[in-house]
Amino acid sequence: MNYWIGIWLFFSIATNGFTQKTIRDESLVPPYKLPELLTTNSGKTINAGRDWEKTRRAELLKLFSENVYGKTPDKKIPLRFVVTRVDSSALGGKAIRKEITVFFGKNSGRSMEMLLYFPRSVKGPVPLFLGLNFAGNQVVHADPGISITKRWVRDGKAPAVVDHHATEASRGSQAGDWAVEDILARGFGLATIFCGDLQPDRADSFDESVHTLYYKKGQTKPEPDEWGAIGAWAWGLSRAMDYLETDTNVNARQVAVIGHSRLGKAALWAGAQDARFAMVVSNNSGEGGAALTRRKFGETIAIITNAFPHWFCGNYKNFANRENDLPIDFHGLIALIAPRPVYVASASEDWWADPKGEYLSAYHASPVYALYDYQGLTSPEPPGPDQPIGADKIGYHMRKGGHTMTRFDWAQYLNFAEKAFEKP
Ligand code: GTR
Repeated sequence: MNYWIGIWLFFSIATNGFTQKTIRDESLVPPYKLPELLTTNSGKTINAGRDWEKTRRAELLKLFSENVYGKTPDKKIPLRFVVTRVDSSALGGKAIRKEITVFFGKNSGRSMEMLLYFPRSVKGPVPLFLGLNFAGNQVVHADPGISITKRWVRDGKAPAVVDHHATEASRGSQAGDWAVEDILARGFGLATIFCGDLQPDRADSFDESVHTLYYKKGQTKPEPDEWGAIGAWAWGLSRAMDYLETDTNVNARQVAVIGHSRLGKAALWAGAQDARFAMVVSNNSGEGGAALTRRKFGETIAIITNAFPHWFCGNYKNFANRENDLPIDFHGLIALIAPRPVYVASASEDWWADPKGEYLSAYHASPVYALYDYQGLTSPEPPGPDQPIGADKIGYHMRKGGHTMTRFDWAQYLNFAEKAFEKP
């Protein structure tokens, strides 16, 4: 063999990157063995909820922190909540709309804007969905009373987004993802925040993010085991929860955290870390979210850490093409939510996010729910399109169609939440 071809082949095989094609065909999924959820690092078997919470849960949280999302600082930052706008007859009289600024620390210059809707017809505290949005609060509804974000926006074309800044034309531009009227009609509230308030979705944005609140002297970016953008977004969801606990319109024991795609990854990580979230919904969250990474179907660790290095901690990219060396897989992320209700949703054409891998994470998390006598998912085969399953604590559906969040998705989340929260 020619010397240079030999060298090339060696490196190709060693890195497995040049030769590995993106997998889109189930028959090409390599065999894999998932790390055990119910065996502790020291080899003990967990068979009770109490032991799960005392030992294994903490171990898994640590493994996800150090290897995937990075450690979230736990020091409390003083918060200040300022109500900036209230309309008690918004959306043609159907809603109460509130806007709140949450200031982080004293004079840090960091803050986030929350938009809240409550159904006007319901008296008393309501259950609520909380989720980050991609491009400013004004995209969730055409309501002219929503303040337009002034911050940097990653995607979007003119006229809605000009030079990475949102305009009037962006109002309601992602309303299809939010089903605000349906949520209110079912007696739920909705709270949302632009993810860019916490960290702009760019690789060089750490200095413009909440990371700076925790920088050590001279620090300019996170250490390899410190939080990335998903960590910052999840942190923001917990700070939103801090606010929600003070709002008398909200039943803070019935707050579901939800997110689509990269923000679905953030919702899962927020729900895993913060048990105040009574329910967690992952919509098409894919690699680094609900999908089992060992399947290598669609997006992989190598692809995602190359395209979006800032989302994860630096350590995650060390597992590119070495998925089997990762001490956890993403069924562990779903299990960290147990025994609280969790809903995972896929879309039939969203192969990039690996619908089957998303299903299997929820399926393989089921033994942890069983510790609490809850039935999870019982079949290793996902259901067909548009057939929601899971009457107990784990819900799943694969909607017909592509990578987005729709009224159909919301209808399932509302059904599931109604049952989970035992709403009359
Ligand atoms: C894609 C990315 C996915 C997913 C998606 C999204 O480009 O590969 O992991 O997060 O973006 O957020 O819409």
